[in-house]
Amino acid sequence: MKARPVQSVQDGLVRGSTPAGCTFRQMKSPRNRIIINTHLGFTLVELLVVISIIGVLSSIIFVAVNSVRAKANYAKVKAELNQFIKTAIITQGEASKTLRNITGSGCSDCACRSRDIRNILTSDSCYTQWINALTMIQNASGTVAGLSGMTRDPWGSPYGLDENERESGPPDCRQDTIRSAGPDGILYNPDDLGYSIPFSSPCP
Ligand SMILES: [Ca+2]
Ligand SMILES: [Ca+2]
Repeated sequence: MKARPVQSVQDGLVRGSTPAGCTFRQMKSPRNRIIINTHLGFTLVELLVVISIIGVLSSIIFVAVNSVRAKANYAKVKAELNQFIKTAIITQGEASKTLRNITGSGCSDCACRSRDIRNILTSDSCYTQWINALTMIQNASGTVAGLSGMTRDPWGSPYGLDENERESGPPDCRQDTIRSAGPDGILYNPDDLGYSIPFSSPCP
């Protein structure tokens, strides 16, 4: 008859299990217990890596969203300025006047220059002079509409109109210009979007 092997306490009593499904060896071995605990949580290094990845992804998404928004804003400005120019052409033809004679100003945007005009007060001369020019042009255009939403560009700045045609007399053949100050809210720098307005009549 073969003798049964004697199991020691150190051997961890391999047979049997706890209600949670762990073997006696897992419950009683300090080394295995450490491994189990490590897999249930995060180390500080792992947390820092995850936070760094989230930060990088957030930056990428933020840049992408801003880029899409900027393109949409420029597209809106382009559409509004094109509508303004169409209206100005019709207005000049119907009134047989230059824009300078219609608005009564040779520089409606002079009060807007060399400063940030985003979200300026409606009492500011930059804003009131633009609204005056817009109103005069709309009124002179008769039935032409579509400029009522142009009080400010998408960044909150009034549009800049500079009336130039024949401003200094009949030989003055500089074109009128209309522009948005762009994202930075300052007129006449590289992020502007602007156009020249065709002459009211042929200029020699
Ligand atoms: Ca001018
Ligand atoms: Ca600008």
